Amino acid sequence: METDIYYVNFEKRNTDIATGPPLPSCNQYERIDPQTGPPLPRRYQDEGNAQQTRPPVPSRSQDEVKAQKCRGSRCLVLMTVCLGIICVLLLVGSSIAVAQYFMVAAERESLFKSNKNTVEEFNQTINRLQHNYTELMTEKDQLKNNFTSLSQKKLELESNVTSLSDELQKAYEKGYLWGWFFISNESKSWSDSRKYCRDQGADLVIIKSEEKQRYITSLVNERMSSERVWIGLTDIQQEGNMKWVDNSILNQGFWDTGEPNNERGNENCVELMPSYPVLNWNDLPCSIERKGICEK
Ligand SMILES: [Ca+2]
Ligand SMILES: [Ca+2]
Repeated sequence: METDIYYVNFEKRNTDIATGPPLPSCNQYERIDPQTGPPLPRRYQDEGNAQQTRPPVPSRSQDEVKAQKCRGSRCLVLMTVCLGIICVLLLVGSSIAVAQYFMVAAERESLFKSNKNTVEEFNQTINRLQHNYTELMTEKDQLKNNFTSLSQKKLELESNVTSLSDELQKAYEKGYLWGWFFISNESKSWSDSRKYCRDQGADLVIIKSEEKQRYITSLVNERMSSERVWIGLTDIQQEGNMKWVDNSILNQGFWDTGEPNNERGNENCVELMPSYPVLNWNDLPCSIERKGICEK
């Protein structure tokens, strides 16, 4: 069975029985059976005469037109609302997009400035490093020149040291220099004093020139208050044949007046008496205790 759709006004159908239900408004329609029309009000159904007093079914074509108009109006309203919502969404989306654009632009500007500052700092650092590198290279060249100059001076000094060593050796051989001298701390016999010097890697002093004689005399006067000291001269091996401790013979002596006299035949070792300026040697017994002057 074909089913048609009708709409009825529920608010009116219970009150207007004689004339039938009025045409409904657009929002007051419901689905009804086209064969029986809209349902009867409850009071007609209860009295059992629903068939005799049933209100007439409204005109089918008029309702359809009305329903179509209502549907069109509803659709129009719905479309309008949808369009409005779409417009609002578009407006909101556009606003968000614009805001994001400005945010991105501001961020990009900030990044650009930051990068620009970073590049400037980097360039300044490069320039500073290049300046430092140039200065270091200059200092390196100066140091290199100084090193070359110092190397030349070192060679010159080494040459001078060699020359001075040769001159010192020659001067020593000529008797102008007499090495290192020191005086023993205790008074001992000539043999024990010599042993003391030899234990220190030295020996009793040998004097073969007047300059050295004057120098030793002056040294003993300064250090020992003119105390008499042993020197490295003796005739203990053969009386009258004075020899130095290196077994060299005596060529020039600086004897005090009347010396050596070998008094009592027992004076075989020689002392220096600094209270006399140059001629101050004397022979005396080797067992007498004196401090010795050592030469290294
Ligand atoms: Ca003697
Ligand atoms: Ca004597």
